[in-house]
Amino acid sequence: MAQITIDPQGEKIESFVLLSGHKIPAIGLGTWRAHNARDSVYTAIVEAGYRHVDTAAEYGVQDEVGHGIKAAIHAGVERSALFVTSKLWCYDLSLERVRPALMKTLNELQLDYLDLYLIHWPFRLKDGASRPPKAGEVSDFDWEGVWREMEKLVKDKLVRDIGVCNFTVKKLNKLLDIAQIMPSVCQMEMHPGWRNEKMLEACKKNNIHVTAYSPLGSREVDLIHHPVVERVAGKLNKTPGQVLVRWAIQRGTSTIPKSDHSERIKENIKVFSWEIPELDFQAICDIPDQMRVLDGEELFVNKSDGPYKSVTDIWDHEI
Ligand code: NDP
Ligand code: 1BO
Repeated sequence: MAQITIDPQGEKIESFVLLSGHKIPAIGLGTWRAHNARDSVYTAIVEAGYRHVDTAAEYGVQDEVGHGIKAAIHAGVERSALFVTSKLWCYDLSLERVRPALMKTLNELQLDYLDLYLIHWPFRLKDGASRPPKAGEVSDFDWEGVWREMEKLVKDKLVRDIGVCNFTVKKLNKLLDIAQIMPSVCQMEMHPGWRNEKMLEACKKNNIHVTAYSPLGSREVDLIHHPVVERVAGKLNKTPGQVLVRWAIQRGTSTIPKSDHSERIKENIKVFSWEIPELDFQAICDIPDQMRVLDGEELFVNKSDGPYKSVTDIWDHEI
């Protein structure tokens, strides 16, 4: 269930409570493929009221994100009011590399703790692996060793919560078997063109919060002009982007739309004082064509040499 809080400017902000008891704001700013992350982060926090920023070592923008956060703090926003997420990249999925990777991320972001640290993808890549990977460049990893190191980051107060991305039900169950500190968050691709219901249900069953990434369909799928989304937006006098973000929140997920444009950044968070009526919500849930945007093929599939020879291998043959 989303909780409503009122920010100092009197704006409503919804958040969800994690297993740890910490709160995750319902909307964060995504930063993958961001062109001017410093300004976008500053605009999002100071001008639009975002309190959640999603980034990753792999995005190559953590320095800029850090400058944006620093400028926002300088403008009067408390660090404790912000929720900053970053992710451990596949090169660093070994027990001796987890902590150094986090320290590098903290250094780039100019922070002394993260709110959430996620395993970005559950596959280990050799340093400098090609895309797609050559023979021997992708492998499984030491799950127990890596998760223990993630848990130590929590115990040492370097991160407040830990979690995963791009998991399957099979991988989630494997992790739950060894976890001493539960993953608080699972970040997954979710939008009306890829509802990912199986993972959403598995996470709900285990009280793991889900963050929906690529809520607008990313750059690859045009959900903004989908006739059902356009119809609901017209009826509610909202933009298609707002309908897509609101749909994610009404499903019980937080979500992290990315934009380089200040008007869109401001537009995408104006979703807290209205709801999508049940019938319209259901119509969006019934959009038939379902397909992942980010299937992991380019990153992890080597058709001749495995261990992941197809996209279905990546996702453990789960739909
Ligand atoms: P989004 O679904 O957020 O879509 C971003 C695209 O939508 C951009 O092209 C943007 O263009 C455009 N856009 C933004 N707002 C609007 C609007 N109101 N109307 C029309 N178009 C709009 O895609 P992402 O893939 O970036 O996902 C969001 C975030 O999720 C990422 O940035 C990243 O932080 C995270 N993520 C995590 C992954 C993981 O593996 N854990 C994988 C993928 C994403 P413009 O910038 O020009 O406004
Ligand atoms: C290559 C990273 C995908 C977006 O998180």
